[in-house]
Amino acid sequence: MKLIISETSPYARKCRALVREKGLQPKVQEVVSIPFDDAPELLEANPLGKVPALTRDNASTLIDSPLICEFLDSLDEPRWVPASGPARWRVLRFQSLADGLVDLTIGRRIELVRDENLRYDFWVGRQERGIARTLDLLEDESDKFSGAVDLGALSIAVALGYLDFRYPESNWRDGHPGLAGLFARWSERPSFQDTVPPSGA
Ligand SMILES: N[C@@H](CCC(=O)N[C@@H](CS)C(=O)NCC(=O)O)C(=O)O
Repeated sequence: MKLIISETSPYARKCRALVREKGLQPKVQEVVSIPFDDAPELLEANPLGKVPALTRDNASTLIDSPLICEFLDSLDEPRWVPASGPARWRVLRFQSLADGLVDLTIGRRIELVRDENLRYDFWVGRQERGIARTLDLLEDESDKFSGAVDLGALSIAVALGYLDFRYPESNWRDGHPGLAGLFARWSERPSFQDTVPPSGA
């Protein structure tokens, strides 16, 4: 299988960390493709032109990091997404909140890298308020995931790492000790260290 990634993509990082955590490296080859280069291999795998995408032998290509993670998780025990019951919805809910945090952070950055006369403060403000609200909610609920080793906790750690990378002035650690603790713990894991976005990118 080929996992098409960019080294700066937090959605790809989630999948890449899961591959490492589950010891799936022998089965999954990482292929770097910068989405904005529109490389044929990426566009063939994903008409949306986005990373990550997972090509499989004799099976359809999977896109969208939650779907890719579910598939990777199904390949081996222990499961990082519980198969059923309230725990499953808790983990998937935290993944959705974390991915949404990433969506807002990317939306904000897209707005800020435009030429100054094309930027809309309205959108930057809206995204920043969404980020702040989501951080507060996750902090309030941090007892539900802080000791967990599952896809929900991993997704939150990846989203926080992306804030450090693209929105450090958010100072997200301030007032969020539960999230800061979670991030510090995940930062010690080889899967996390091995997938840090390259500095300067
Ligand atoms: N929901 C998708 C989002 C994927 C996504 O937006 N990836 C970004 C990279 S971080 C991308 O490829 N952007 C290129 C584009 O929007 O054209 C997922 O979870 O995989």
